Formats: sequence, structure tokens, C-alpha cells
Amino acid sequence: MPSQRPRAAFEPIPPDVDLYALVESTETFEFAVRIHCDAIDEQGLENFEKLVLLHVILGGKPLVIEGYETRLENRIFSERWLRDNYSAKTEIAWNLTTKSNLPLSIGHYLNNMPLLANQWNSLNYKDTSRQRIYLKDIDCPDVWHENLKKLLPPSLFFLNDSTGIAEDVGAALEPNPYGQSVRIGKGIAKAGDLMSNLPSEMRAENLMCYIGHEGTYTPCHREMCASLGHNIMVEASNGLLEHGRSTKPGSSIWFMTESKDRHLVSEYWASVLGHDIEIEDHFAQINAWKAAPFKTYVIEQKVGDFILIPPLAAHQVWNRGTRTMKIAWNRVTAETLEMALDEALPRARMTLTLQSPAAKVNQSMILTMSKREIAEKSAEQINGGKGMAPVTSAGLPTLCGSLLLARHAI
Ligand SMILES: O=C(O)CCC(=O)C(=O)O
Ligand SMILES: [Fe+2]
Repeated sequence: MPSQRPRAAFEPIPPDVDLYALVESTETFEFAVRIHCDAIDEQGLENFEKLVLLHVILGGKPLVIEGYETRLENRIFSERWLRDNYSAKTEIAWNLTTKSNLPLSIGHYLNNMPLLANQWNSLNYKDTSRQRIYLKDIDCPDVWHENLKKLLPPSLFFLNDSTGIAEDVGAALEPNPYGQSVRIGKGIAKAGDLMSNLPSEMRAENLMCYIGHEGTYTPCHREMCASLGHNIMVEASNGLLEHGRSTKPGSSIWFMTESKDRHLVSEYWASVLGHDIEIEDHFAQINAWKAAPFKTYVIEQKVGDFILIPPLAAHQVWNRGTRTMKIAWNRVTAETLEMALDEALPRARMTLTLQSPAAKVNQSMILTMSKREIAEKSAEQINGGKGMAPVTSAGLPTLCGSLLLARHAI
């Protein structure tokens, strides 16, 4: 049991870390594959979707799509815009130093970021009493949502409904908005987000923003329910003066494994590091990654870098510089559902049962259901109680929706 073993301690990353030298000198480290967003326009969306399926979903390796910085509208994706429109909004920040919630206004946080970031240097970066305040999992402003939607490949976006062809294999009956009582819906999806097939009250509204300063981080974890993770850095400090104060360029360092190494990763986390990978509580030391018996992909995410996180691939993230602003979401496809049913759900069910007394009624109901009951229940939900639908069709996102929501309720 992880809790009975000595547990690896947290060790911060120095502000002057040389990532390129680190990857160069470590055999098991490799930079993740990058493509430019212009290449998607040149090669076509269909080829790009094939690449995502083969490289990320089935191949289980991370992919970075770079180059969005020139397409993001600078005026909207800016510190100034956020300050002008959301200064007074109260959010719950996460105090990483005390491991507790900290309610604050967005304006107050933005004002204090240079102070929070500039406190660190190569001598004091291990100081345990200094404040690390991370504004994470906050709602994404609607204007950002709408702008991003116009910018990114539609099949990758949050709640997109490019999920199959009408009347194709696996289609279920659905209410007909044009008169007759029912019509045959869409078939089993190729890409898209199956969550979009659900009534809005059942969807996981998981389009989230992360705003962080040097030394804030997200411990190692995997996306809930074997879903596919998406994360784009939309803004960062650029090293110039802001409101009369100097800034340091913002970026995020990612350490990520491959889907295929998931069992090895869990075992290493439990037996060597003494932590449970299912509980997002440990940011592993660089030395722990170096000594690990699996490959580690490293990414330095800058503005305009859009990262695709494979299902069940463990990853942790460290913010650098004065400010990074990211938008992230999850997507459920036919393939990720299959993986969820096979292995992520039994584990998630265990973790959530243990950890979340606050889980909502439908969540706990779903968590105690068997795989077959889940399939039946989901089929009922899309067929209006008229019987079974194929397991990988639209019904099962109900379950994933509950789990994705539950992630933030823990
Ligand atoms: O940027 C972060 O702090 C965490 C992001 C993450 O884990 C994700 O997008 O899945
Ligand atoms: Fe994540």
C-alpha cells in the first residue's frame, strides 16, 4: 500500500533550469512531437484527424500543435482584457503552500502575480514558506470560448458534435425538431466529442482556465475516464514592462508518459515514490522522472502551443515566469469510451467512492453500477427507455460526464 511506504517529497524545479540540457543528457527524456497549425490547413482536416487518432488516441503519445500565437486575437487574450472585464469576479484559487482554497478576485490575483513570481531565485526556490497561489479550474470567459472555437480544428473542440453520420451504424432514435415525432440520429462517432450528444444538464462543463505564476504546478495525474486532454496556452507575460513593473517570460514545463506505460507508471508511483497516481497529490521530482523505467516526454509550452494529452497518459505541469494563461478541456470519443470501460472506470469508481462524500446522487449511483448496467442505463437514456443501443454509441458519455464533473468535486 502506498501509504505505508516512505513517500517521495516535493522538490521544486529551479527557476533557471535548462530544459534543453536536461533532455539532451537524459536517455529516457524526449521532446514531444510538434507540428505547425499551418500544416493542418495544407494537409487537410481529414488527414489531421487521422494523425490524432493514430498518434494520440491509439498510439498513446502526446502531440503539440504550435503556431496559434499569430492567430489568437491579442486584444482579447490579454491580461488587460481579463482585468477590464473580470477584475471583480471572485474565484477560488488553490494555495499550494498550505494545500487550501483561497477565495480572491481575479483583479487582486493579476495585480499580485509579479510579486508572487519575482520572489523566487536559484537560492530560495526550495523555501517551503513562500506562497504558491494557482488560479486553476476556473470557468472560461464566454468570449474566449467563442474565439477559440473559431480558431481550432472543429473536431477537437469542446462539445463539438462532429460525431458521426446521420442514420449510420449505431444510430438511435431521437426527437425530430422538424415535425415528425422521431428520426434516426447520428451513427457511431469517428471523432468529435460524444459529450455533445447529451442533454445539456448531463454534460460535463469542463472548459477550464489555468492562470499561474513561477513555481505553481499541477501534480501528476491522468485525465478522468480515459478521456482525451486538450490544453492551449492563450497568453503569457513576455518579459516586457507591465503597469510599470518588470515581468519574466511565461511558459509551462510538462512531463508526460505514454498511454501504453500506464501500468508501469502506477507501479512506479506506488512502489518507488510511495504515492497513488489516482490521487492527484504528488509532483514528482526531476530525479524521479530520470530514474523511472519508462520514457518521459517533455514539453516547454509557450503561447500558441496546443497540447493533446493521450488517454490514461500521466502528466504533471510546472509554470514559469510571471504569468501563464491556459485553457483546457476533455473530449470523449468512441475509442476513449472503450478504454474507460475496460480499465479507467473500475479504478475511478474505487477512488471516488473513497474520496468524495460530496459526489452528487447520480454520480454515486453510476459509480456503483456494473459495466453492463451502465451500458443499459445509458442506452435507456438516449433511447428514451426504448431498449439497448450499442455500447460505444452516444449513451455512455453520461457516465463520463458524471466522472469528469466529479473530478472537480473531489
Ligand atoms: O496546466 C496545468 O496546470 C494542468 C493542465 C492539465 O493537467 C491538463 O490540461 O490536463
Ligand atoms: Fe491534466
